Amino acid sequence: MAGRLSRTEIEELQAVVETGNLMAAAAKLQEKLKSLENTPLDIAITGPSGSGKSSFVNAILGLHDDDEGAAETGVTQKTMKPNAYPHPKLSSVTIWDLPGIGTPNFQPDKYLKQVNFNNYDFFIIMASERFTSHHTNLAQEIQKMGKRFYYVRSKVDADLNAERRKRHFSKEKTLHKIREDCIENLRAVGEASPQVFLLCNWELADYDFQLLQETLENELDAQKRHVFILAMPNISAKILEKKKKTLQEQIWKQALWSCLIAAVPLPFLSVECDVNILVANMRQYCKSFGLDDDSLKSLAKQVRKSVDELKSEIKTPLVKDITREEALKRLREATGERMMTVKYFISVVPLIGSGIAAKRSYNITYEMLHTFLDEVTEDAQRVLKKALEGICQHGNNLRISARLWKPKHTGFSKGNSYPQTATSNL
Ligand SMILES: Nc1nc2c(ncn2[C@@H]2O[C@H](COP(=O)(O)OP(=O)(O)OP(=O)(O)O)[C@@H](O)[C@H]2O)c(=O)[nH]1
Ligand SMILES: [Mg+2]
Repeated sequence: MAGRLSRTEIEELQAVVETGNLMAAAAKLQEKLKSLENTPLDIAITGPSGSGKSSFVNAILGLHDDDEGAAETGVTQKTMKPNAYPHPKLSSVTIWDLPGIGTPNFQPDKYLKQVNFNNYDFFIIMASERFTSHHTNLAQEIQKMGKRFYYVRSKVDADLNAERRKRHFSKEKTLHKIREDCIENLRAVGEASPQVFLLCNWELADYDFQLLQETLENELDAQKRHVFILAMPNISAKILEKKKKTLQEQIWKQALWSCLIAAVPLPFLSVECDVNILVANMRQYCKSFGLDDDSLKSLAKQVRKSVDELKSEIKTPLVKDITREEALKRLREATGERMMTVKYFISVVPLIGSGIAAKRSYNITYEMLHTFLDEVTEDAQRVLKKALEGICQHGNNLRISARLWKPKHTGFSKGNSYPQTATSNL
Protein backbone atom coordinates (compact mmCIF):
# COMPACT_ATOMS: atom_id res chain seq x y z
CA MET A 1 0.00 0.00 0.00
CA ALA A 2 1.15 3.50 -0.80
CA GLY A 3 0.45 4.55 2.77
CA ARG A 4 2.92 2.13 4.34
CA LEU A 5 6.64 2.20 4.25
CA SER A 6 8.16 -1.06 3.10
CA ARG A 7 9.98 -3.28 5.60
CA THR A 8 13.35 -2.20 4.18
CA GLU A 9 12.38 1.45 4.42
CA ILE A 10 11.28 1.03 8.03
CA GLU A 11 14.54 -0.74 8.85
CA GLU A 12 16.55 2.00 7.16
CA LEU A 13 14.64 4.64 9.03
CA GLN A 14 15.02 2.78 12.32
CA ALA A 15 18.77 2.45 11.75
CA VAL A 16 19.07 6.20 11.30
CA VAL A 17 16.96 6.90 14.39
CA GLU A 18 19.09 4.52 16.45
CA THR A 19 22.23 6.45 15.55
CA GLY A 20 20.54 9.37 17.29
CA ASN A 21 20.58 11.44 14.12
CA LEU A 22 16.94 12.43 14.07
CA MET A 23 17.51 15.19 11.54
CA ALA A 24 18.76 12.56 9.08
CA ALA A 25 15.74 10.36 9.80
CA ALA A 26 13.38 13.29 9.24
CA ALA A 27 15.15 14.15 5.98
CA LYS A 28 14.82 10.56 4.80
CA LEU A 29 11.13 10.49 5.54
CA GLN A 30 10.65 13.83 3.84
CA GLU A 31 12.37 12.42 0.76
CA LYS A 32 9.91 9.51 0.71
CA LEU A 33 6.93 11.82 1.03
CA LYS A 34 8.19 14.04 -1.79
CA SER A 35 8.81 11.07 -4.03
CA LEU A 36 5.20 9.92 -3.59
CA GLU A 37 3.88 13.39 -4.30
CA ASN A 38 6.03 13.68 -7.42
CA THR A 39 5.27 10.24 -8.83
CA PRO A 40 4.78 10.77 -12.56
CA LEU A 41 1.65 9.41 -14.19
CA ASP A 42 1.23 9.76 -17.96
CA ILE A 43 -1.98 8.56 -19.56
CA ALA A 44 -2.21 8.34 -23.37
CA ILE A 45 -5.55 8.66 -25.14
CA THR A 46 -5.62 7.39 -28.71
CA GLY A 47 -8.21 6.45 -31.33
CA PRO A 48 -9.56 7.61 -34.69
CA SER A 49 -10.26 11.24 -35.39
CA GLY A 50 -13.59 12.33 -33.91
CA SER A 51 -13.83 9.37 -31.50
CA GLY A 52 -13.93 11.69 -28.50
CA LYS A 53 -10.31 11.70 -27.34
CA SER A 54 -10.08 15.39 -26.53
CA SER A 55 -13.48 15.31 -24.83
CA PHE A 56 -12.27 12.43 -22.67
CA VAL A 57 -9.13 14.35 -21.72
CA ASN A 58 -11.31 17.22 -20.49
CA ALA A 59 -13.67 14.88 -18.70
CA ILE A 60 -10.84 13.27 -16.74
CA LEU A 61 -9.32 16.63 -15.90
CA GLY A 62 -12.72 17.84 -14.68
CA LEU A 63 -12.60 20.68 -17.22
CA HIS A 64 -15.33 22.16 -19.34
CA ASP A 65 -14.50 22.18 -23.05
CA ASP A 66 -14.22 25.97 -22.93
CA ASP A 67 -12.21 26.17 -19.67
CA GLU A 68 -8.67 27.47 -19.79
CA GLY A 69 -6.25 24.59 -20.27
CA ALA A 70 -8.91 22.31 -21.81
CA ALA A 71 -8.25 20.28 -24.96
CA GLU A 72 -9.84 21.64 -28.11
CA THR A 73 -12.74 19.43 -29.18
CA GLY A 74 -14.73 19.03 -32.36
CA VAL A 75 -11.80 20.05 -34.56
CA THR A 76 -9.89 17.58 -36.65
CA GLN A 77 -6.28 17.26 -35.64
CA LYS A 78 -3.76 17.54 -38.42
CA THR A 79 -0.56 17.17 -36.44
CA MET A 80 1.29 14.00 -35.52
CA LYS A 81 2.41 15.54 -32.27
CA PRO A 82 0.97 14.36 -28.94
CA ASN A 83 -0.59 17.21 -26.96
CA ALA A 84 0.16 17.25 -23.24
CA TYR A 85 -2.54 18.35 -20.79
CA PRO A 86 -1.11 18.74 -17.30
CA HIS A 87 -3.53 17.99 -14.48
CA PRO A 88 -4.67 21.32 -13.04
CA LYS A 89 -4.15 20.14 -9.44
CA LEU A 90 -1.37 17.55 -9.67
CA SER A 91 1.76 18.64 -11.43
CA SER A 92 3.13 15.11 -11.88
CA VAL A 93 0.04 13.88 -13.78
CA THR A 94 -0.32 14.47 -17.52
CA ILE A 95 -3.01 13.33 -19.91
CA TRP A 96 -1.76 13.01 -23.48
CA ASP A 97 -4.11 13.59 -26.39
CA LEU A 98 -2.53 11.57 -29.18
CA PRO A 99 -3.08 12.18 -32.88
CA GLY A 100 -5.87 10.24 -34.61
CA ILE A 101 -5.23 6.70 -35.87
CA GLY A 102 -6.77 4.86 -38.79
CA THR A 103 -5.84 6.89 -41.84
CA PRO A 104 -5.23 4.71 -44.94
CA ASN A 105 -1.45 4.73 -44.46
CA PHE A 106 -1.62 4.13 -40.73
CA GLN A 107 1.25 2.01 -39.40
CA PRO A 108 1.04 1.24 -35.68
CA ASP A 109 4.77 0.73 -35.12
CA LYS A 110 5.68 4.03 -36.77
CA TYR A 111 2.85 5.79 -34.95
CA LEU A 112 4.02 4.54 -31.56
CA LYS A 113 7.57 5.71 -32.26
CA GLN A 114 6.30 9.10 -33.40
CA VAL A 115 4.29 9.59 -30.23
CA ASN A 116 7.16 8.39 -27.97
CA PHE A 117 5.25 5.39 -26.61
CA ASN A 118 7.73 4.91 -23.80
CA ASN A 119 6.52 8.08 -22.08
CA TYR A 120 3.15 6.60 -21.11
CA ASP A 121 2.03 4.40 -18.27
CA PHE A 122 -0.90 3.01 -20.26
CA PHE A 123 -3.04 3.68 -23.32
CA ILE A 124 -6.76 4.25 -23.68
CA ILE A 125 -7.85 3.18 -27.17
CA MET A 126 -11.12 4.86 -28.10
CA ALA A 127 -13.79 4.15 -30.67
CA SER A 128 -17.09 5.95 -31.05
CA GLU A 129 -18.46 3.40 -33.51
CA ARG A 130 -17.00 0.07 -34.55
CA PHE A 131 -13.64 -1.24 -33.44
CA THR A 132 -11.50 -2.15 -36.45
CA SER A 133 -8.13 -3.71 -37.21
CA HIS A 134 -6.58 -0.26 -36.72
CA HIS A 135 -7.48 -0.50 -33.04
CA THR A 136 -6.32 -4.09 -32.59
CA ASN A 137 -3.12 -3.69 -34.61
CA LEU A 138 -2.21 -0.73 -32.45
CA ALA A 139 -3.10 -2.69 -29.30
CA GLN A 140 -0.87 -5.57 -30.35
CA GLU A 141 2.01 -3.20 -30.98
CA ILE A 142 1.46 -1.54 -27.60
CA GLN A 143 1.52 -4.95 -25.96
CA LYS A 144 4.76 -5.84 -27.76
CA MET A 145 6.28 -2.69 -26.25
CA GLY A 146 5.35 -4.04 -22.80
CA LYS A 147 2.61 -1.48 -22.08
CA ARG A 148 -1.04 -1.87 -21.09
CA PHE A 149 -4.04 -0.71 -23.08
CA TYR A 150 -7.79 -0.45 -22.47
CA TYR A 151 -10.57 -0.34 -25.09
CA VAL A 152 -13.12 2.40 -24.51
CA ARG A 153 -16.31 2.91 -26.52
CA SER A 154 -17.45 6.53 -26.26
CA LYS A 155 -20.71 8.33 -27.22
CA VAL A 156 -23.07 5.64 -25.89
CA ASP A 157 -25.48 8.46 -25.07
CA ALA A 158 -25.90 9.09 -28.81
CA ASP A 159 -26.71 5.41 -29.44
CA LEU A 160 -29.19 5.40 -26.57
CA ASN A 161 -30.88 8.54 -27.89
CA ALA A 162 -31.18 7.04 -31.34
CA GLU A 163 -32.69 3.83 -29.92
CA ARG A 164 -34.97 5.68 -27.52
CA ARG A 165 -37.32 6.55 -30.35
CA LYS A 166 -38.12 2.86 -30.84
CA ARG A 167 -41.24 1.48 -29.23
CA HIS A 168 -39.73 -1.25 -27.05
CA PHE A 169 -36.67 0.73 -25.99
CA SER A 170 -34.69 -0.69 -23.07
CA LYS A 171 -31.58 1.11 -21.86
CA GLU A 172 -30.02 -2.06 -20.42
CA LYS A 173 -30.67 -4.09 -23.56
CA THR A 174 -29.24 -1.36 -25.78
CA LEU A 175 -26.08 -1.10 -23.69
CA HIS A 176 -25.75 -4.88 -23.69
CA LYS A 177 -26.07 -4.87 -27.48
CA ILE A 178 -23.42 -2.16 -27.91
CA ARG A 179 -21.05 -4.11 -25.67
CA GLU A 180 -21.65 -7.40 -27.50
CA ASP A 181 -21.14 -5.66 -30.84
CA CYS A 182 -17.84 -4.16 -29.74
CA ILE A 183 -16.62 -7.52 -28.45
CA GLU A 184 -17.64 -9.21 -31.67
CA ASN A 185 -15.86 -6.54 -33.78
CA LEU A 186 -12.73 -6.95 -31.74
CA ARG A 187 -12.83 -10.75 -31.95
CA ALA A 188 -13.32 -10.55 -35.69
CA VAL A 189 -10.11 -8.55 -36.00
CA GLY A 190 -8.01 -10.80 -33.85
CA GLU A 191 -8.57 -9.92 -30.16
CA ALA A 192 -9.11 -13.17 -28.24
CA SER A 193 -10.91 -12.02 -25.05
CA PRO A 194 -11.55 -8.30 -25.25
CA GLN A 195 -12.92 -6.13 -22.48
CA VAL A 196 -14.64 -2.90 -23.51
CA PHE A 197 -15.65 0.03 -21.30
CA LEU A 198 -18.68 2.00 -22.45
CA LEU A 199 -18.94 5.67 -21.60
CA CYS A 200 -20.26 9.07 -22.42
CA ASN A 201 -17.79 11.92 -22.00
CA TRP A 202 -20.55 14.18 -20.72
CA GLU A 203 -21.97 11.79 -18.15
CA LEU A 204 -18.80 10.34 -16.73
CA ALA A 205 -20.40 9.07 -13.55
CA ASP A 206 -22.64 6.79 -15.63
CA TYR A 207 -21.99 3.60 -17.61
CA ASP A 208 -18.53 1.96 -17.23
CA PHE A 209 -16.27 4.83 -16.21
CA GLN A 210 -16.26 3.72 -12.59
CA LEU A 211 -15.34 0.19 -13.65
CA LEU A 212 -12.57 1.52 -15.90
CA GLN A 213 -11.24 3.60 -13.04
CA GLU A 214 -11.23 0.62 -10.68
CA THR A 215 -9.58 -1.63 -13.27
CA LEU A 216 -6.81 0.93 -13.82
CA GLU A 217 -6.36 1.44 -10.09
CA ASN A 218 -5.86 -2.28 -9.54
CA GLU A 219 -3.28 -2.56 -12.28
CA LEU A 220 -1.11 0.35 -11.18
CA ASP A 221 1.61 0.07 -8.56
CA ALA A 222 0.97 1.61 -5.15
CA GLN A 223 2.64 4.98 -5.79
CA LYS A 224 0.97 5.50 -9.15
CA ARG A 225 -2.38 4.33 -7.74
CA HIS A 226 -2.15 7.04 -5.09
CA VAL A 227 -1.71 9.87 -7.62
CA PHE A 228 -4.22 8.30 -10.02
CA ILE A 229 -6.98 8.33 -7.38
CA LEU A 230 -6.21 11.93 -6.45
CA ALA A 231 -6.26 12.90 -10.13
CA MET A 232 -9.78 11.60 -10.73
CA PRO A 233 -12.62 14.12 -11.17
CA ASN A 234 -14.94 14.59 -8.18
CA ILE A 235 -17.98 13.12 -9.86
CA SER A 236 -19.44 10.84 -7.21
CA ALA A 237 -19.58 10.26 -3.47
CA LYS A 238 -17.61 7.07 -4.02
CA ILE A 239 -14.58 8.82 -5.52
CA LEU A 240 -14.65 11.39 -2.71
CA GLU A 241 -14.50 8.55 -0.16
CA LYS A 242 -11.66 6.93 -2.09
CA LYS A 243 -9.67 10.16 -2.09
CA LYS A 244 -10.22 10.53 1.62
CA LYS A 245 -8.97 7.01 2.23
CA THR A 246 -5.85 7.40 0.12
CA LEU A 247 -4.99 10.70 1.84
CA GLN A 248 -5.70 9.19 5.27
CA GLU A 249 -3.15 6.48 4.55
CA GLN A 250 -0.45 9.13 4.33
CA ILE A 251 -1.22 10.97 7.56
CA TRP A 252 0.83 8.77 9.86
CA LYS A 253 3.95 9.49 7.81
CA GLN A 254 3.33 13.22 8.04
CA ALA A 255 2.81 12.85 11.79
CA LEU A 256 5.94 10.75 12.14
CA TRP A 257 7.93 13.34 10.28
CA SER A 258 6.66 16.01 12.61
CA CYS A 259 7.51 13.76 15.59
CA LEU A 260 11.07 13.27 14.41
CA ILE A 261 11.53 16.97 14.06
CA ALA A 262 9.96 17.52 17.47
CA ALA A 263 12.65 15.31 18.96
CA VAL A 264 15.35 17.65 17.73
CA PRO A 265 16.08 19.99 20.65
CA LEU A 266 15.14 23.13 18.76
CA PRO A 267 11.51 23.82 19.67
CA PHE A 268 11.10 26.72 17.25
CA LEU A 269 12.28 24.63 14.35
CA SER A 270 9.69 21.98 15.15
CA VAL A 271 6.81 24.43 15.47
CA GLU A 272 7.91 26.03 12.22
CA CYS A 273 7.96 22.65 10.60
CA ASP A 274 4.56 21.62 11.96
CA VAL A 275 3.01 24.72 10.51
CA ASN A 276 4.56 23.97 7.13
CA ILE A 277 3.42 20.36 7.23
CA LEU A 278 -0.10 21.41 8.13
CA VAL A 279 -0.34 24.14 5.49
CA ALA A 280 0.99 21.88 2.71
CA ASN A 281 -1.36 19.03 3.56
CA MET A 282 -4.43 21.16 4.16
CA ARG A 283 -3.91 22.82 0.76
CA GLN A 284 -3.46 19.47 -0.91
CA TYR A 285 -6.71 18.14 0.60
CA CYS A 286 -8.70 21.15 -0.57
CA LYS A 287 -7.24 20.95 -4.07
CA SER A 288 -7.92 17.22 -4.36
CA PHE A 289 -11.57 17.77 -3.43
CA GLY A 290 -12.05 20.74 -5.77
CA LEU A 291 -12.42 23.28 -2.96
CA ASP A 292 -10.66 26.06 -4.82
CA ASP A 293 -11.97 28.96 -6.88
CA ASP A 294 -11.21 27.51 -10.32
CA SER A 295 -12.78 24.12 -9.63
CA LEU A 296 -15.87 25.70 -8.09
CA LYS A 297 -16.24 28.05 -11.07
CA SER A 298 -15.99 25.14 -13.49
CA LEU A 299 -18.52 23.08 -11.51
CA ALA A 300 -20.90 26.04 -11.21
CA LYS A 301 -20.79 26.48 -14.99
CA GLN A 302 -21.48 22.80 -15.49
CA VAL A 303 -24.54 22.69 -13.24
CA ARG A 304 -25.70 26.23 -14.03
CA LYS A 305 -25.58 27.43 -10.47
CA SER A 306 -23.77 30.36 -8.96
CA VAL A 307 -20.35 29.91 -7.38
CA ASP A 308 -21.70 31.53 -4.21
CA GLU A 309 -24.44 28.93 -3.97
CA LEU A 310 -21.83 26.16 -4.02
CA LYS A 311 -19.52 28.08 -1.67
CA SER A 312 -22.30 28.40 0.88
CA GLU A 313 -21.91 24.64 1.51
CA ILE A 314 -18.25 24.94 2.47
CA LYS A 315 -17.22 25.36 6.10
CA THR A 316 -13.45 24.92 5.82
CA PRO A 317 -11.27 27.63 4.22
CA LEU A 318 -10.66 27.43 0.46
CA VAL A 319 -7.12 26.69 -0.79
CA LYS A 320 -6.21 30.37 -1.08
CA ASP A 321 -7.27 31.01 2.53
CA ILE A 322 -5.11 28.28 4.01
CA THR A 323 -2.31 30.39 5.35
CA ARG A 324 0.33 29.94 8.04
CA GLU A 325 -1.86 32.07 10.31
CA GLU A 326 -4.79 29.72 9.79
CA ALA A 327 -2.62 26.68 10.55
CA LEU A 328 -1.07 28.38 13.58
CA LYS A 329 -4.51 29.26 14.88
CA ARG A 330 -5.60 25.64 14.61
CA LEU A 331 -2.35 24.46 16.18
CA ARG A 332 -2.81 26.88 19.08
CA GLU A 333 -6.39 25.78 19.60
CA ALA A 334 -5.28 22.16 19.65
CA THR A 335 -2.21 22.49 21.86
CA GLY A 336 -2.50 25.64 23.91
CA GLU A 337 0.20 28.32 24.01
CA ARG A 338 2.43 26.46 26.48
CA MET A 339 2.69 23.37 24.38
CA MET A 340 3.73 25.45 21.44
CA THR A 341 7.19 25.95 22.87
CA VAL A 342 7.69 22.91 25.07
CA LYS A 343 6.28 20.83 22.22
CA TYR A 344 4.87 17.38 22.58
CA PHE A 345 8.22 15.72 23.09
CA ILE A 346 6.65 13.06 25.29
CA SER A 347 4.76 11.58 22.38
CA VAL A 348 8.04 10.97 20.61
CA VAL A 349 9.74 8.96 23.32
CA PRO A 350 7.61 5.81 23.24
CA LEU A 351 7.61 5.97 19.48
CA ILE A 352 11.35 5.91 19.16
CA GLY A 353 11.88 3.73 22.21
CA SER A 354 9.75 0.89 20.89
CA GLY A 355 10.58 1.13 17.21
CA ILE A 356 9.02 3.33 14.60
CA ALA A 357 7.13 0.65 12.79
CA ALA A 358 5.50 -0.78 15.88
CA LYS A 359 3.59 2.26 17.02
CA ARG A 360 1.57 4.85 15.25
CA SER A 361 2.42 8.28 16.41
CA TYR A 362 -0.70 9.83 17.75
CA ASN A 363 0.29 13.42 18.03
CA ILE A 364 -1.22 16.74 17.20
CA THR A 365 -0.30 16.66 13.52
CA TYR A 366 -1.92 13.27 13.18
CA GLU A 367 -5.10 14.33 14.87
CA MET A 368 -5.36 17.71 13.16
CA LEU A 369 -4.86 16.31 9.69
CA HIS A 370 -7.47 13.61 10.27
CA THR A 371 -9.97 16.18 11.51
CA PHE A 372 -9.29 18.55 8.65
CA LEU A 373 -9.55 15.76 6.08
CA ASP A 374 -12.93 14.71 7.54
CA GLU A 375 -14.16 18.30 7.36
CA VAL A 376 -12.98 18.77 3.78
CA THR A 377 -14.57 15.50 2.63
CA GLU A 378 -17.88 16.51 4.20
CA ASP A 379 -17.66 19.91 2.50
CA ALA A 380 -16.97 18.27 -0.86
CA GLN A 381 -19.94 15.94 -0.37
CA ARG A 382 -22.21 18.85 0.46
CA VAL A 383 -20.97 20.77 -2.60
CA LEU A 384 -21.66 17.75 -4.81
CA LYS A 385 -25.12 17.35 -3.30
CA LYS A 386 -25.83 21.04 -3.88
CA ALA A 387 -24.56 20.80 -7.44
CA LEU A 388 -27.01 17.98 -8.10
CA GLU A 389 -30.02 19.60 -6.51
CA GLY A 390 -32.91 20.19 -8.87
CA ILE A 391 -30.99 19.11 -11.93
CA CYS A 392 -32.36 16.97 -14.70
CA GLN A 393 -29.26 15.07 -15.70
CA HIS A 394 -29.91 14.34 -19.36
CA GLY A 395 -29.36 17.29 -21.61
CA ASN A 396 -27.31 19.12 -19.01
CA ASN A 397 -23.89 17.85 -20.02
CA LEU A 398 -23.47 16.84 -16.44
CA ARG A 399 -20.45 14.73 -15.61
CA ILE A 400 -21.46 14.11 -12.04
CA SER A 401 -24.25 11.81 -10.96
CA ALA A 402 -26.57 11.19 -8.07
CA ARG A 403 -26.87 7.58 -9.09
CA LEU A 404 -23.67 6.75 -7.23
CA TRP A 405 -24.58 9.00 -4.38
CA LYS A 406 -24.19 6.90 -1.26
CA PRO A 407 -21.67 8.46 1.08
CA LYS A 408 -20.69 6.14 3.92
CA HIS A 409 -20.28 8.84 6.48
CA THR A 410 -22.13 12.07 6.16
CA GLY A 411 -22.27 13.84 9.48
CA PHE A 412 -25.57 15.34 8.40
CA SER A 413 -28.50 15.85 10.62
CA LYS A 414 -31.89 14.25 10.07
CA GLY A 415 -34.06 15.85 7.45
CA ASN A 416 -31.05 16.75 5.37
CA SER A 417 -30.60 13.37 3.78
CA TYR A 418 -29.09 12.57 0.42
CA PRO A 419 -31.02 11.36 -2.58
CA GLN A 420 -30.31 7.62 -2.54
CA THR A 421 -31.54 6.60 -5.94
CA ALA A 422 -30.99 7.30 -9.54
CA THR A 423 -31.52 10.36 -11.61
CA SER A 424 -35.25 10.11 -11.01
CA ASN A 425 -34.57 12.23 -7.95
CA LEU A 426 -33.02 14.96 -9.97
N1 LIG B 1 -22.80 12.45 -27.90
C1 LIG B 1 -21.50 12.49 -27.63
N2 LIG B 1 -20.67 13.28 -28.32
C2 LIG B 1 -19.38 13.29 -28.00
C3 LIG B 1 -18.86 12.51 -26.92
N3 LIG B 1 -17.54 12.71 -26.85
C4 LIG B 1 -17.24 13.61 -27.80
N4 LIG B 1 -18.33 13.96 -28.50
C5 LIG B 1 -18.40 14.90 -29.64
O1 LIG B 1 -17.73 14.31 -30.74
C6 LIG B 1 -17.00 15.28 -31.48
C7 LIG B 1 -15.53 14.89 -31.56
O2 LIG B 1 -15.01 14.89 -30.25
P1 LIG B 1 -13.48 15.19 -29.95
O3 LIG B 1 -13.30 15.00 -28.49
O4 LIG B 1 -13.07 16.47 -30.53
O5 LIG B 1 -12.81 13.99 -30.77
P2 LIG B 1 -11.27 13.69 -31.03
O6 LIG B 1 -11.11 12.21 -30.98
O7 LIG B 1 -10.42 14.50 -30.15
O8 LIG B 1 -11.10 14.16 -32.53
P3 LIG B 1 -9.74 14.61 -33.29
O9 LIG B 1 -9.10 15.68 -32.48
O10 LIG B 1 -10.23 15.07 -34.61
O11 LIG B 1 -8.88 13.39 -33.44
C8 LIG B 1 -17.21 16.61 -30.75
O12 LIG B 1 -18.24 17.30 -31.41
C9 LIG B 1 -17.65 16.20 -29.35
O13 LIG B 1 -18.49 17.15 -28.75
C10 LIG B 1 -19.77 11.67 -26.19
O14 LIG B 1 -19.42 10.92 -25.28
N5 LIG B 1 -21.07 11.72 -26.57
MG1 LIG C 1 -8.99 16.00 -30.52
